[in-house]
Amino acid sequence: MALINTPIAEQVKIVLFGIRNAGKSSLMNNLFEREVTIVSENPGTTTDPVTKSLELGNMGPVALTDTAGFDDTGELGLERIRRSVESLSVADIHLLVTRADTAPTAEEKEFAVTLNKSHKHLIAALTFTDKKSDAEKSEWIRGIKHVSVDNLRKTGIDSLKKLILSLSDKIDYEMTPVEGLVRENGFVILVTPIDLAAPKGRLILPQVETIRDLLDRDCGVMIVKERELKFFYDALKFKPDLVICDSQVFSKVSADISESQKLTSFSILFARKKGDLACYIDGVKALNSVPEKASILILESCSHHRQADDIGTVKIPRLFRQLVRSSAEFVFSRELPAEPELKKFFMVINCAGCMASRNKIIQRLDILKKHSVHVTNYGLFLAWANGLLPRALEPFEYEYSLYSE
Ligand SMILES: Nc1nc2c(ncn2[C@@H]2O[C@H](COP(=O)(O)OP(=O)(O)OP(=O)(O)O)[C@@H](O)[C@H]2O)c(=O)[nH]1
Ligand code: SF4
Ligand SMILES: [Mg+2]
Repeated sequence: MALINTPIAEQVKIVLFGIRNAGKSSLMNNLFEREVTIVSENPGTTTDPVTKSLELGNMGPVALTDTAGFDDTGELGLERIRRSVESLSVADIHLLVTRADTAPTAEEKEFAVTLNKSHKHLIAALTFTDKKSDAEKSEWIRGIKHVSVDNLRKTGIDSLKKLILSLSDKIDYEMTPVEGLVRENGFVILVTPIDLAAPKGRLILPQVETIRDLLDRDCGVMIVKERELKFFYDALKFKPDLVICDSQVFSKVSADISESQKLTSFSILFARKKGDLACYIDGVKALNSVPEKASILILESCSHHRQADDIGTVKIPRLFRQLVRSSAEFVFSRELPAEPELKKFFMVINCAGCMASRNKIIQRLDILKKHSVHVTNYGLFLAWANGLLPRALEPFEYEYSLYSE
């Protein structure tokens, strides 16, 4: 069940990497105890990253990715290496797969040094332990937490799983939408407008994930559209612990419920889940000091279908020009520009990141902080623009105090 219910973006991500023919795909199949990726004696068999979910003890479902060897050659090879490196950049655990029977190559040494600096967890599987081991490799691998594996006899696989599990409490997990906000058996109202932008016949992912999270916590959930809210809210015998609404209807909702009612928005829940709320609040505060003609980067995370009144490309720039600086200039991108180019931006407004992993967003935030570029996200900006701050932050004690400082 957990495998089906946990989106890959929220699973712990483990990426297998190494030179060609190191036994990456064989190891991946052994971890799954079935064939999930192709093994062959020809170097360069795996060309595109292959990601599959595996239930792993108390980590729950983890996403394992098999990659192309990072010593691939030619133009195509370089493209494959680029995709392997991309997978590594969003991983929680880097699993180096390296043969016991050959000396470490220059690429292996270089990669290990780079990855060690990346603050991710680096572990290794020493394959081909059925062959005579190379003395230099034995010495070199001592510097990395590793497990010896024989992919043909399938030995060492359980020890490798144990090594992965031992990292469990050191990983920055993506929290669930209402983590720390509601008690068991609590009561929550969700306000979800069904307008033209709503997908036909279903609810959007943040709403579905929030409902599931509340049910997992044995909470009662009432779901209404903004128009019906007042009638049902007034009729309630006891008031909810929390009301969560879509940012677009925040003003109406906050007027229709009691002033002391705790209220927040789906976008703020997801800004916290997918990024760093405190950092986005800093960005909102910087809206008071935006210079004339400031360059603002709107940063999306996937190639979603844009609508006529698209939030990122239309609504946010319009609100920004109306409420902050009419002379602001906007750039739209799905990738963070190269570091030297970043400096020209006063601020980055990150998308909600619903399809991105927390890791990817946190990595972006780290780079932006390094270059002193202010950063906020759609949810926080819209909340601010609609006059919802600080009210929408009240349920988050620490972040509320940051905003009120
Ligand atoms: N003897 C021995 N052979 C192995 C071991 N692991 C893998 N092999 C063999 O090595 C060859 C390459 O294995 P793969 O798992 O495809 O290697 P890979 O790292 O995925 O290779 P690429 O996808 O080409 O980068 C296959 O013929 C495997 O059967 C091992 O532990 N011992
Ligand atoms: S919010 Fe970001 S990740 Fe979600 S659909 Fe839009 S661009 Fe993609
Ligand atoms: Mg392979």
